[in-house]
Amino acid sequence: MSTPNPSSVTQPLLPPPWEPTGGEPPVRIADVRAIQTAPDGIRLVIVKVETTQPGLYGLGCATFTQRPLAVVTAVEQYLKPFAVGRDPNDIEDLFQAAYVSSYWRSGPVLNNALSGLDMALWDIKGKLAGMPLYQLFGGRCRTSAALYAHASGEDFAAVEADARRLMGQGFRHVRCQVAVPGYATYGAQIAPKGGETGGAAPTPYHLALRQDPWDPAAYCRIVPKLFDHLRATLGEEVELLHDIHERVPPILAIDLAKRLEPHRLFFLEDPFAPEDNGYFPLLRQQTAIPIAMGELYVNQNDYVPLIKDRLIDFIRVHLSDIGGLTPARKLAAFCEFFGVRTAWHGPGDVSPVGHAANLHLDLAVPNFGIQESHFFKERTQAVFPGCPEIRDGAMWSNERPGLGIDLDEAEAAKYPYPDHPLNGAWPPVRQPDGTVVRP
Ligand code: GCO
Ligand code: MG
Repeated sequence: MSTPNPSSVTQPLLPPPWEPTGGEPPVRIADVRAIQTAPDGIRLVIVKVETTQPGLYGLGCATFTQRPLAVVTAVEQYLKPFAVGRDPNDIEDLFQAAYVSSYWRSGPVLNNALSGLDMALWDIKGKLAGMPLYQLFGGRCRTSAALYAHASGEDFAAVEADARRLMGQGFRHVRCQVAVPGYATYGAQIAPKGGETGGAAPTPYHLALRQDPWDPAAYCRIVPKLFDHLRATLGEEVELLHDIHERVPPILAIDLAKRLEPHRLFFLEDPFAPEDNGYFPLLRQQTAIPIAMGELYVNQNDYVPLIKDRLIDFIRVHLSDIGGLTPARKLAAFCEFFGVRTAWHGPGDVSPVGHAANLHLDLAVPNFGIQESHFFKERTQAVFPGCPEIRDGAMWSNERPGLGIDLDEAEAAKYPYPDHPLNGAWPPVRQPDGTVVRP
């Protein structure tokens, strides 16, 4: 008669997740691919995670439109060999292990690659569960996600007309940006001109670099007058937003925030560059204007101090730039405890897959604030069947399992990245004397 081996009681009940069990597990990751497509001319990167279960795959957004090729390399050369053979159910373990597998971690390239994998694993989990992701995240807190849309124009009347057009479509939140005559203004770009070629015909490189200069003081003079005009003409009910886009010296941003306070903005976005986070306590002492911040943040050390000290009102991170849904869910919960609401970044360089990820969080978190919208055109809708629907100033989910969105690879292949001498990188923004400034 044999006595039980005492060492057996110290054995784990289950093998660690990276070791195959004796029998075949139900499902394993079979492939991780980065798909490049630009149906509306914006360079998108989508990660497709395929599994050993026929027909079971997930999609994730890995779009870093200024450096897409670097993300593709990170996915194909590093994440793929890392993930193939693993159980796609182990999202948290895969995230943690992949995050530190480069030792030097974080940053937009690696985070976007990781997001592609992470969102795709959540998509797979939803499909395995037979539930839309918002259900896995705790269920709906609301019917749909209220959106803000972008109004812009060359002068105040044009911005007003554009805002009225959006209000007519049911938007109750409108971001308003006006061109500063003679300058390359963020969010209200007039056709670019300028650029020196020494008299020769402009090369594609020169065309890519053509930009008007930028003058922060001229911009700071015009924006309060824009909102004088908009409040006088549009009335009190519409919620107005504005994005400074980190383009002015910090003290000018504080002055601008104070001038805009009487216009009761829903939020003022990116008053400072991430490098100037230290200015937030000063801003907070000067004005109660609601602040939205964070699309450029890539590391928890960027945003945790601002949230815990209650220095911002809306967290605006770009989900794929912080690593995907796994970190974003934690961030949303952290924000809830400090009264900070979500306003996930949602321009055209978040793919429809990324917008679907935004939407599932928007529906499920109690501290949802607002969602930025982008109107994808027909070609993009054809590449991404199940693209979230925009109606009555809100984004609506379908009830399909997972993210609820698909990718038609044959359609996607019709739209390779447009030729560009800088492969999508931004040309510099310069002051009139040539000094490069933040974009
Ligand atoms: C926004 C953003 C974008 C970014 C763009 C960069 O608030 O929507 O500022 O317009 O500039 O996503 O690629
Ligand atoms: Mg912005």
